[in-house]
Amino acid sequence: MGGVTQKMTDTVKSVPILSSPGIQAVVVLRDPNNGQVCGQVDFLQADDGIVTVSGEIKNIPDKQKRGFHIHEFGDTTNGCTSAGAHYNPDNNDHAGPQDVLRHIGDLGNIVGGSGNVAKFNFKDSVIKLTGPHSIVGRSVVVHEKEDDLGQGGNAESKKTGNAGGRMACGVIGIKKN
Ligand SMILES: [Cu+2]
Ligand SMILES: [Zn+2]
Repeated sequence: MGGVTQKMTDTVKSVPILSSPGIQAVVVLRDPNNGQVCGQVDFLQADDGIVTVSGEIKNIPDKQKRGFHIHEFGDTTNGCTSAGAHYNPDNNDHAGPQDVLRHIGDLGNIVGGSGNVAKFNFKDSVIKLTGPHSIVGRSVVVHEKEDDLGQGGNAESKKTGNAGGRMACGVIGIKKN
């Protein structure tokens, strides 16, 4: 009996999907108006659908927050403006990443650190790299101000978080492994 149990356990452990590298996407951020904010963000979707977002963005002043979103279009033909609004296929109000009802694109803020570099690594269960609401082919935008996460007490807060202008952007693409 013990021997049979051991064999079954071994079989489960060897299921190859457990070692799957997941699906990866990447975006290079730059300012089309030749500003200083630039960087790279990586997205890794694990088998459970959770996406890890990690990156480094330069020229974000130490301890300052900057709005950080997925916008609906992967279009920079008119700078970051043509990236459109926050990606929001469900027509929700703007909110923060921890809110149940939010724009899919609402990833909150990045925070500057030492050397004026914002380094981050967090998980998000709303954005996806696959399926009908995939963010691949859309844009990441870094804003000039802090995102108030929908708590600003005015109409604009429920649309954009009052994050102001667009300092850098880039189109999310499939990453070369
Ligand atoms: Cu934005
Ligand atoms: Zn939003």
